[in-house]
Amino acid sequence: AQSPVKVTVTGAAGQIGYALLFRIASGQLLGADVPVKLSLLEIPQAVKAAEGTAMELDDCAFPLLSGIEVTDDPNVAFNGTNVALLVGARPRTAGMERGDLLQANGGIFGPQGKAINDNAADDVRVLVVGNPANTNSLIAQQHAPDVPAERFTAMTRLDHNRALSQLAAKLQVPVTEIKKMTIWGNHSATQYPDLFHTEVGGKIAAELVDEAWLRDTFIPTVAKRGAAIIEARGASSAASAANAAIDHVFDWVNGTEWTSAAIPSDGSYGVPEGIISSFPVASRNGKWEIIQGLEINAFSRERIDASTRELEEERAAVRELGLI
Ligand code: NAX
Repeated sequence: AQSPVKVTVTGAAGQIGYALLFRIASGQLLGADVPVKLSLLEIPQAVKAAEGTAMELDDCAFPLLSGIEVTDDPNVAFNGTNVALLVGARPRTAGMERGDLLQANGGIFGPQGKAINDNAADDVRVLVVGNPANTNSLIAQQHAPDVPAERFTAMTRLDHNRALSQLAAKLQVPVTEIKKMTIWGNHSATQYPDLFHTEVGGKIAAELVDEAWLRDTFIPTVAKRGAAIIEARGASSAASAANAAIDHVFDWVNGTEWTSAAIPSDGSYGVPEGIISSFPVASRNGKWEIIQGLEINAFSRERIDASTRELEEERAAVRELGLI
């Protein structure tokens, strides 16, 4: 039998953690034949709550769950870890400037990156969910010089799934009929969901909708969906975010022909090298590859550039603050 894969979840006592852990333990993250060991990392004040979640995980008697540890020490949590899901982050609170937000998150993702560098398994894969996810991932990566840079990713799969669902509703087709959806750029309001390569029943999606809908409804609805969920639910997206994290890691490990993920840029499509930006990607042999050769029209160019410029500014700001 296969030896268990260690999966570390930070912010394990939070709402995404609660939606995520049971699905990992049930086999949905890696596959129905892969045993898992869970490590739950929390801040000291939340360790007790995480222990409560661990008790509930025990009570499910999941056949694939071979062990659970709860800790507030990143060196313990990331020791031997194969998959690190960095969910816990410092949220923006009223009156907080971008610099304050980046500084606070640098204090989390710098040390976690170092702990991954010093303790994780050689095949470690990292997905950052906690916002600002792209730049938090960059901070962690820069503190882990011994880990291949491409193992650090950030989540835009929720944006991708939101785009699929919005388009499916508009065209009255099942989501399974939509291929080649793409989110470019930052997981923020500047993200660009691109329908110029998306195919629906063999036709290009951008040609099946009018430009006003694409520009004035589709793009802002996808980009602002997180705020709409908060408005409706009184709390931010949790189960859908957990679902997207599951999708991201499952596809990374098991392969896919086309999805969206924020990965370190190699300069493709004029995206500045090194920033962790969302691209159309395939996964082959356990590695993300940017899908090449797409034609980028002026409408897309402007929007990709605006979002990647924001990521460059975030990188400049964390450099300025000495966080990378
Ligand atoms: P919660 O506030 O419910 O939970 C966060 C948890 O992280 C808390 O239990 C807190 O104690 C813990 N934490 C804080 N600092 C930590 C540290 N240094 N080490 C370990 N744990 C730590 O937030 P939740 O709703 O679960 O959201 C988590 C993060 O996901 C937020 O940053 C949120 O903005 C982000 N999101 C990202 C999304 C994406 O698509 N990339 C979508 C959903 C979500 O908004």
